[in-house]
Amino acid sequence: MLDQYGWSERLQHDFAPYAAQGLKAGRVVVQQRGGYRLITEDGEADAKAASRLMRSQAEMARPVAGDWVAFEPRKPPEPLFVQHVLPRATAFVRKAAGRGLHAQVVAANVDVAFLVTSLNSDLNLRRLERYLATTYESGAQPVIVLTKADLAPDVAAFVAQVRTIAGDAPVLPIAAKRGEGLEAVAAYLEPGRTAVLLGMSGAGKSTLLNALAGSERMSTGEIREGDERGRHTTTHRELVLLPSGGLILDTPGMRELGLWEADSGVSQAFEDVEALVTECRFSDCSHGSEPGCAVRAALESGDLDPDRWASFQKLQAELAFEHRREDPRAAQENKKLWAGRQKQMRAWVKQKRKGPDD
Ligand SMILES: Nc1nc2c(ncn2[C@@H]2O[C@H](COP(=O)(O)OP(=O)(O)OP(=O)(O)O)[C@@H](O)[C@H]2O)c(=O)[nH]1
Ligand SMILES: [Mg+2]
Ligand SMILES: [Zn+2]
Repeated sequence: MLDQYGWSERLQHDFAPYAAQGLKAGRVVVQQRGGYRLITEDGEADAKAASRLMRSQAEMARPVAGDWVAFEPRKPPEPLFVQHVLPRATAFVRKAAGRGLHAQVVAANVDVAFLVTSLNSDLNLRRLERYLATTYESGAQPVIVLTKADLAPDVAAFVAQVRTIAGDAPVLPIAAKRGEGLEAVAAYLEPGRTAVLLGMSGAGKSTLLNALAGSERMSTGEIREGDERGRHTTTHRELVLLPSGGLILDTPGMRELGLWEADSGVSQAFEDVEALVTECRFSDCSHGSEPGCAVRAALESGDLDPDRWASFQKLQAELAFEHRREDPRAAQENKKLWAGRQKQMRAWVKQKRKGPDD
């Protein structure tokens, strides 16, 4: 049973010390307010986690959907008792509000992240960039899924637009209700591999899951008339084993996706922009008025979309803000760095004004 859910040699190894304590292994297939459901070698059962794991300070330590855990067996109807979370191969982490800003793990141990967005009126490249950065940071492979192609007047134009920011990520237009484009999505769901569906409410995540499963595994809901927003139909996270052997995790729609320590993820999602930056003549170029600025040249020639550049700068600023908040020394260093840059700039401008023959 566990093999079907992706049990591996690595997990076997990580689990060994807990096995020695008499604990059993399971994977979280349902995560909701009231508790968990695990898949175990004896089938599915309800579970709760040790309060030690649920303490608010240690949110990252709590079991989430997709996690592999070590649990104490209990006599039914007592819920199984989760004692440990095994190390995560990947984790999709966002910044969440409430009780102060903190990291929230949306899904664990996913190989592929389907970034689901509707071609209805929902398409927002800036939001997709955030999802891409968070996915790269997570260690999962991003795949962009554009839903409701049946409602879009010009699907190819949308796809082309999304490709400009997608980098290496595949872009798959689908019409789940008509069963169009599903094979391309299913190609990422080999047996034992886990994918997660991420996106705004109403994007069509659960509809896609049902289409792949060939049955109504998840409830779906009409979007609101007028503003076309979703109604937050899915309120829990659920991992579903597909007839094909792949695993797919449905999640509730996210209103916002705040970045959490996603520096390298942002770099990967903006590889094109980062490559330009390295071509600037000065390694500390502020992309203002310095000569030899590759960014400005690309903006002027139209090779770099000003909106994408602004988006990159915004995400960088967001990350820097978080770092400063976390660590006062980092804040100090940041300030020093900027002061140094300004000094350099002023010196350079002065020299330029003087001219070579002066
Ligand atoms: N026309 C059309 N409608 C679709 C398609 N896929 C989904 N929908 C509709 O979009 C609405 C929202 O779909 P859901 O699957 O519930 O969306 P969701 O992303 O799971 O939303 P939350 O659970 O709220 O996060 C439903 O009315 C679906 O019937 C599609 O391919 N074409
Ligand atoms: Mg849903
Ligand atoms: Zn520059």
